[in-house]
Amino acid sequence: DERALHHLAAEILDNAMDEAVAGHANRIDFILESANTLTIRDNGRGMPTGKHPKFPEKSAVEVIMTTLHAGGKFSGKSYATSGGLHGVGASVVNALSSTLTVKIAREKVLYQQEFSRGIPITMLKEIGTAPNRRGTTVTFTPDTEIFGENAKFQATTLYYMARSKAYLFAGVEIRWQCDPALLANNETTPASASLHFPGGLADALNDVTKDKGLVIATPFAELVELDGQKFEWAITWLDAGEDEFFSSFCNTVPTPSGGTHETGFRQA
Ligand code: 0RA
Repeated sequence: DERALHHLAAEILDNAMDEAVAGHANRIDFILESANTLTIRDNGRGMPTGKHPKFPEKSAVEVIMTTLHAGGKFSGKSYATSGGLHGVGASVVNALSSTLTVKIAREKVLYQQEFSRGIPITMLKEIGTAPNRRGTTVTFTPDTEIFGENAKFQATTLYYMARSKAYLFAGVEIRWQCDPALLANNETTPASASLHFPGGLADALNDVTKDKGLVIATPFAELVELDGQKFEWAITWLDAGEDEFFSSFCNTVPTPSGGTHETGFRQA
């Protein structure tokens, strides 16, 4: 259904966000094209292109894109994704896409590999030079055999997804672009936008409370760093009679069932 379809976008965006939250990327392009095709580009380190230690005949990119839990180690560094699916995301999206292309700019070389329904249809190839950029670009079209002919990416849903990610990590700028033909009669969603909220969670809380009566004008907000871990919170008080609400996230991924981060915060 369309919820599952949009989850594909969330998985690929989460991989790019992981690279940003880890401090290696600060810009993500999120582009909805015609023909239900989505491109997500980050300016991070680029997926590793060398041979994979466990599968010496394959590149690490191919292993990440075709193997569940490719979570293992890449040249001693772990591919630790913090999103909900622990690194299965990219390979599941690939399996459920009629076409998926990954382009990697790394060490001044531009690489590309193409897949169809999760199966490589080319090797990882050097297709040019990348003298002054680096990062990973994933372009994919969900498989209509899986999702049906009628399930389409909704520009508004994707735009709000991009916005909420940008709010949840002040260190990233997400550039949204959408084919204007997909926006007929759409008054809420722009064809392009730069989403960057330097105020982080305080900006997010101001946005969700902008139409509510508040007791204090500015939220309390803090970014705490301890032992290399970061914890960020923002809190405000609504006028009497307004319903309270609470949301928690781990590395920008919503955690509706809570967890020790939420329990600890409430106790504090
Ligand atoms: C594994 C290792 C390294 C980077 C990545 C994965 C990586 C994955 C994705 C997915 C989307 N964007 C990404 N950017 C990076 C680190 C490789 C190194 O040591 O340079």
